[in-house]
Amino acid sequence: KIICPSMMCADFRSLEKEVLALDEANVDIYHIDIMDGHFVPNFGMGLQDFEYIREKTNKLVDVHLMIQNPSEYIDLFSEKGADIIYFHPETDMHPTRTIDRIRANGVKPGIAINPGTSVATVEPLLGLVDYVLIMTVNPGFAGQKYLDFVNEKIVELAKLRKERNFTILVDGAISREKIKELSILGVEGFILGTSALFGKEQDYKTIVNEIRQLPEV
Ligand code: S6P
Ligand code: MG
Repeated sequence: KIICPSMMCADFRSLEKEVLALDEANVDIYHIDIMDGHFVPNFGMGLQDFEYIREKTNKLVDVHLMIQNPSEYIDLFSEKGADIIYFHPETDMHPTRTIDRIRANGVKPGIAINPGTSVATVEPLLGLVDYVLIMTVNPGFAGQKYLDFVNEKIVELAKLRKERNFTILVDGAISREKIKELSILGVEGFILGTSALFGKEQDYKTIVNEIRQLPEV
């Protein structure tokens, strides 16, 4: 399992401690949500937050761009040390150009797809990216309800992955129950926010260990 803490849900009053504890818990990829108030009706983390976390850890750090015109910000986040950049093809007139740009910068490209976006729409891109981030809520906020209808799309994408080489992750309302259910559908990576990781009684290390040991049901 690829475990990705959604840092927008961390305690910003003690971000350094949060990163230390998550490093210690051996998470895999720090997930940084960048929002512009246009593509999604909210503001997420900013460039400084990204830079701060990048500086504090040697682990992989991704950037989830929930913004219009993502191509304008690829170079910036590449220079600042992103390992993976996800953008929404819904926001981009030339998604394959953007993918090429990310790769040319030595960064791994990923696409993030909204609940309302079909597999057919993104099908031509699947052979070109390393990661597919399936949104299981409409992006913009933590703490929303899981959208069950997205499961069909997960199954479809898992089938297509057999011929192509991308990793499937899910983002939005991912609880322990969902991790169990979705693992058998072929999901390998999980963005964890308030549903499974942050604001709990248990420490991150215990939670992450327990999640790694969850049986698939
Ligand atoms: C917002 C963003 C997500 C959330 C995460 C929250 O849409 O892309 O990464 O931060 O999904 O998780 P939860 O468990 O609070 O829904
Ligand atoms: Mg996200």
